[in-house]
Amino acid sequence: MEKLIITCALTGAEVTREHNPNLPITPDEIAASAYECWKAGAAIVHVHARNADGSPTQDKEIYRQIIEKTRELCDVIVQVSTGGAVWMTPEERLQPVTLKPEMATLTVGTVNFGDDVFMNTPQNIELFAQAMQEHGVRPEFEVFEVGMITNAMKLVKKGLATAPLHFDFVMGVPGAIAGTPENLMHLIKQLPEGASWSVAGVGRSQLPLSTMAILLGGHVRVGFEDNIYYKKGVLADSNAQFVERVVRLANELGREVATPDEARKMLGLPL
Ligand code: KMH
Ligand code: ZN
Repeated sequence: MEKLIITCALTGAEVTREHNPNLPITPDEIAASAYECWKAGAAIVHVHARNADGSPTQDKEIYRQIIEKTRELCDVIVQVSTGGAVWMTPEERLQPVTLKPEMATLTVGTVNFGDDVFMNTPQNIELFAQAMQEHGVRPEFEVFEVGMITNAMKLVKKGLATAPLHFDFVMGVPGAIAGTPENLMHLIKQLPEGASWSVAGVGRSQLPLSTMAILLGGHVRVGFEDNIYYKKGVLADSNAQFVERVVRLANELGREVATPDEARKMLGLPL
């Protein structure tokens, strides 16, 4: 089996310090958290920027600081968000792609997101894919519902995305696909030959779905963006704490963990 790529989604756009006081917010805090996760075994960090007051932003300069500060500390792959927050315009959301990060997320469809709608029209999905191609940024397709896999394959048919394809199943968002074992098996079955996948289980689905991914040859995303609790009723101390647990599980289950450079090779990123 391929080595396990662990991604840590450090901050997200929705979680606040009121939800968990250990959430990293400033570029220094986000870079420090990225470094701790890398030390613990993460190959990728998925990054959202925040303003000083904690509100989400796609400001290019804040992303630039996060990327530079992280680069000074370690060689973890920095994957920027183009999802941002639900109220942001597509142009706003695309800003960090112009910094030419190694990777960016690309959500391939519209979905209910709690009480909101996370809007990704067919036209904007193509616009985002085009921008990523122009800037040499590798997309990770974010899949919140099963039909989104078909939308990603439309990009491939149009020449807007190329293999190796990498998908992240975001499961358990209220309003989207539930984080159940049956749903994960169904998603995996829809993937094209040769594609890799990871799973980001939201809330209590994180631990069981991570374990399934380790066993099934997928990859794992953990972190405060998806889950603020280490276990029922106990807030997590840090992002690294989640990564450490996945590494322990992988060791127990006999799956080796990939370094950032090993992940780069698997994902088709230049070394
Ligand atoms: N904050 C969500 C609305 C991504 O980063 O690409 C979208 C999101 C996905 O977090
Ligand atoms: Zn995100």
